[in-house]
Amino acid sequence: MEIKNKIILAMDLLTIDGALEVGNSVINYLDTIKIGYPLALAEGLPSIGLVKDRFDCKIIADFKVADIPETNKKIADLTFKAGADAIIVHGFVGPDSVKACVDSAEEFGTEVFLLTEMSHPGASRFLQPAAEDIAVMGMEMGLKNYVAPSTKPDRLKKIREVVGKDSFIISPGVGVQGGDPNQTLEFADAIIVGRSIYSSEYPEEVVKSIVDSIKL
Ligand code: O7E
Repeated sequence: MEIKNKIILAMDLLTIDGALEVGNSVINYLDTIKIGYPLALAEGLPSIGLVKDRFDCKIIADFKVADIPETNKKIADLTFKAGADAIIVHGFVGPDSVKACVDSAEEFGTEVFLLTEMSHPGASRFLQPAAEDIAVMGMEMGLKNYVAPSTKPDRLKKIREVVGKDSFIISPGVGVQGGDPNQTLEFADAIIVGRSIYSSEYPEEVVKSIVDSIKL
């Protein structure tokens, strides 16, 4: 996936009006927006198509899909029907569950991102010990897109080593969670930034300063 300025906005607002306002002020600097449960549960699945149409941008649906294959397929089908360009899928559920989302993506001509390890401290207990194996599974399945944490550069580096230079890694946790844009981009292809942008009084300035600081 081509991502302008290597920044994905995590649009975790609770109203579509708020999302559109933030989008309006930053859309000159980015072309990829992540919509997850906060906005989709607050305003419904159509918020995906609404944001996509308003800004003519790519939407990554962050539903961290983690169910049995049959249910995963239904979730992915509905998400892509709503207009998402990609969906984020948990890897710990195993290859059959992930494959159900890949099958859906192939039908819709869209993409799957495999979540390997997460950025918050608690992820070290269960997910971290499995993360490299999840990445190996992704490679065995021929997946190209991965998610790995910016808050743990050593772990991000490790995941990059497993998936190789030709895979595409997006990395959340930059800003409020402590991740640094340039350090993250040593190993990731794009950063995901939420609160630092949308909670700011001046979202445009924040995005601009991140873009200026990134050695593109
Ligand atoms: O901390 P923020 O506000 O910059 O937002 C980070 C976003 O990335 C937010 O939507 C959160 O749900 C998501 N995220 C993480 O913070 N950590 C993870 O490990 C994974 C994600 C995520 O987006 O998963 C799929 C990419």
